[in-house]
Amino acid sequence: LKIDSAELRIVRLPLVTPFVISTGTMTEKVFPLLILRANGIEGYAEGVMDPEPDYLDETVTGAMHVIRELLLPQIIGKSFSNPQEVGALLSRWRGNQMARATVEMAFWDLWAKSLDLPLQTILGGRGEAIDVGVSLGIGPIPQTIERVGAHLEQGYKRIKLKIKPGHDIRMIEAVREAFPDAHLTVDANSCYSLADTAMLKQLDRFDLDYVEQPLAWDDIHDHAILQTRMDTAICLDECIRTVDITRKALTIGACRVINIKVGRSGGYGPSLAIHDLASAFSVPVWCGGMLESGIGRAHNIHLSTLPNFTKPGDTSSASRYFHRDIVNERLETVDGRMPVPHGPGIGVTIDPVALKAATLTEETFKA
Ligand code: OSB
Ligand code: MG
Repeated sequence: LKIDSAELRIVRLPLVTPFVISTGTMTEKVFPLLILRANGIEGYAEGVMDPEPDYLDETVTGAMHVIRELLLPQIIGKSFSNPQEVGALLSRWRGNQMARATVEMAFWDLWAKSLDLPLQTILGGRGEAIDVGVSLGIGPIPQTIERVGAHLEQGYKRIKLKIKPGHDIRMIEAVREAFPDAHLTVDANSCYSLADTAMLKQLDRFDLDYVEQPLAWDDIHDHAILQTRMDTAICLDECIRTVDITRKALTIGACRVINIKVGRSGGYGPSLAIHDLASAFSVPVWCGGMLESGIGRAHNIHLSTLPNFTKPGDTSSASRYFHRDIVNERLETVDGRMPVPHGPGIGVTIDPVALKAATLTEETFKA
């Protein structure tokens, strides 16, 4: 399959409700959108890096540079016989897993479409729909309880509560009291350290499915120590950037659950390997999210159909995030299940009018 051309945009979508996590507040989603073209077919992907390096160290501006100057020149005008070849070519550079994932994922979509198969099929997944939960940002306790109730009523399979110092034990206690049987998890986005061990041990009282990324974004060592000191399972998110780090994390017991984000781990090649490795350690995985548009959301849904995705993911209804998405298809859950979009590749198509309205910059690349 020979890549003829590419289109790279920066897209901005206002969020329906501000999303507050321990590192700050998001009111809009700004992301690179990449379109790869070959033989009249288009492959789509979006980058999951933020404008500022507050979740991980990549940024939109940095990724645009890497994609434009380094990654696209490696693949445009060239032929590939499988997506693994693309991944291998891009792995000569260090780090920048989100930028590399953007290009690799767009090629997987293109590749699946060239074979006229759904992306899930060539990834090795199956099924018509996936179980999903919801990730709720930080807010006043009464409002949080109300939102938990509303989402449980919609059928979401688990509720993830964002926490930070001053908004943790009391909030979780109140939610647990109001919903004694709900599947609850918490996500700290790296805001604690081992000095907070006493507070973190208190989480054991609330029968949580897991606590997500309590400690530093790049520290599997301290997570391994914390896991020996608390009963609640630790789930790593930010730390899971490469297959190699994941192997080390599993070997030292830094987590008992893994959040896979294909856009954060260099793409499907590494994500499939992480999925299999976790399975070999009997560690369940689930699919995280980065407030993606319909493009990234569709990618996440296809990935979530693989067999070791045994816990509900974060890929909830698109209407929770955006008034107007850039895809034509409505990605909405039914009773806590998200249907897999039909058709070849990721199964969603771009709405040109909505995309134009949301586009901040646009560049094209030809061989
Ligand atoms: O830690 O999983 C996270 C959103 C932005 C950055 C990091 C995270 C999140 C979420 C929301 O939890 C997931 C989603 O609803 O897409
Ligand atoms: Mg997380």
